[in-house]
Amino acid sequence: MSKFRFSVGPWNVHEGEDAFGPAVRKSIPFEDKVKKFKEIGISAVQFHDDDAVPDMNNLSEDQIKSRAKDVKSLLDEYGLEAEFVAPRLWMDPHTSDGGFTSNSKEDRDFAFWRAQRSVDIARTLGCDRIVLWLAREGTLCQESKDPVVGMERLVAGIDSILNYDPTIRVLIEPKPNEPIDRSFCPTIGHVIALARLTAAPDRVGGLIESAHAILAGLDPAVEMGFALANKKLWGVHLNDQNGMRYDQDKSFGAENLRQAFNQVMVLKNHGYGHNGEYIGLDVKTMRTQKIEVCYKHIENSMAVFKLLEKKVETFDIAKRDKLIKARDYEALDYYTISHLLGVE
Ligand code: XUL
Ligand code: MN
Repeated sequence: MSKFRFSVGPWNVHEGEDAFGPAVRKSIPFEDKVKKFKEIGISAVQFHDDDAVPDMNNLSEDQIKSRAKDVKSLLDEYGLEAEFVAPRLWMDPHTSDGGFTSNSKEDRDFAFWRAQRSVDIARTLGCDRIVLWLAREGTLCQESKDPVVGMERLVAGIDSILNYDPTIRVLIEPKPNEPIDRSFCPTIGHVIALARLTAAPDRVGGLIESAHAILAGLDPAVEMGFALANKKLWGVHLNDQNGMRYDQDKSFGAENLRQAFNQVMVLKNHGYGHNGEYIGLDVKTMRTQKIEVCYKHIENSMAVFKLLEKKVETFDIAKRDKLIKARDYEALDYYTISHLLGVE
């Protein structure tokens, strides 16, 4: 049986709108999603700040905490935990030029406010992880932001979270593009270097999303290995992606099974999960799906992960080592493929 615990966000069951067409499914109430998550074997829910407290800009700080308490009661009722809270620093008009790196001081102050409210919400939900997907922290017009100043502002934003709560942890989720053109923090290497510039490097780590690594032209398992070697892999968003297109958030393993196998292998072989980390999914329901079958991408992703765990367990290490010794990597290539196909 899998020892891993899975998490997912309410946005992973969405209405199907995209940049070219409207919603195709009705909204499912949050409580119904939570109930279904529990039923299908999810252990924790991932939150944006306003997934937990909608309309939070118009609420006082006490009201925000009190709404978050209701969400915590709901999670308790269904026996689910909260994995993290991520400030949504990309939807509001105040964030059209970015959050922490906006050229407007008023907008940067708004981003600080939202980030600190995310900490309040996280604490109320019983978790100590803030995820920063830095959606608009970068440039559309390169000359609009000095890259050094951009980094300094990013660090100031992260510090505003670290200083607000002395034990909160920040997980940066890098992505090279979309919606921003040139991101200030495109890969896990950047995340780890950036962590060193903050007020509390030990409390800044990373969350790697498979699709984001692929969009950077990199291999997700190698990126995960880099973070694990640095003891900085505190979260993952497993999914899949067909090459260098828009961010697709496909079901885990749906495009490249061997790449998925290698992600499971590096996570399993290097103690991921031993400090309470979740196997987070960030998968999007296909627009074709009817509402009755709009959780299948989550169920399938978990099932594929577990099947690949078995493949890792039955991967013949002695055979691998023998082939490595003989430097016969063609044979190792073939063995891996035939193992995945169920032949060996
Ligand atoms: C965007 C993305 C986000 C973050 C959470 O590409 O992956 O859903 O995971 O804000
Ligand atoms: Mn993600």
